[in-house]
Amino acid sequence: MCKLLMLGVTLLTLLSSMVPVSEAAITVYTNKAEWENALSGSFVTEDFSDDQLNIGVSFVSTESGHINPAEECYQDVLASRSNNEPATTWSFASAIIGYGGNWTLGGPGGSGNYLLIYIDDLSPYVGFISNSYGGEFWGFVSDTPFTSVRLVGGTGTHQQNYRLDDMVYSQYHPLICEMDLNADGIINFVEFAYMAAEWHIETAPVMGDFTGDAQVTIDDLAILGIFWLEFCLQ
Ligand SMILES: [Ca+2]
Ligand SMILES: [Ca+2]
Ligand SMILES: [Ca+2]
Ligand SMILES: [Ca+2]
Repeated sequence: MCKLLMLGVTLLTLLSSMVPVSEAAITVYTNKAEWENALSGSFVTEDFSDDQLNIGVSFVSTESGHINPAEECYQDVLASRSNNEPATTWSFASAIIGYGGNWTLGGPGGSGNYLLIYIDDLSPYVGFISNSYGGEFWGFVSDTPFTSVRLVGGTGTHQQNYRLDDMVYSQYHPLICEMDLNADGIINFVEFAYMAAEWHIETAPVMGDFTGDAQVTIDDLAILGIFWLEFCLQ
């Protein structure tokens, strides 16, 4: 009991010392292989083959955006003259460092203008996707984690019809899924309980060893603190 209490106090201390960061260095990629390489191949795909989004992924469209199960893609019409500040916002329950997809602009209603891309919670402008896109990849990697991406129709007289397929994103730290010891998609007191049970015990295998040294120590607790209440999005 005393041991658990000590662990709990240490965890709270770790959690309260975490500070958010704001400056982001962003790199845009138009070649998917290069985007994958920049993320060491660690990413998840939503292919829109059904109307269920991957765990932890959601969107808000101010217009008529929706998943199109028949054509297995997402589509939206960001009308440039709408009063709604036309935008699609993709949100991720757990922070990501890379985002992209295969984009098709234009279609019914005109050739469209272009799409402006922003990281919502950091506010920087990332770049734009031109109306010449017909299924090609466009994505980016940020050195600072973020939780949402906002797409806005470019200025012009056309409405911006777009389709997105094979949306890809890379979780801030792939270790989150390895840490999810009971595979329920979240890092919480269950993982903490596993750690507490094996605290300083050196008989392998050890549950709660996140550093790979076959012991559960303060170093593992520090990692638990960093990813506390994070989601495994895979
Ligand atoms: Ca799906
Ligand atoms: Ca698809
Ligand atoms: Ca869990
Ligand atoms: Ca360890």
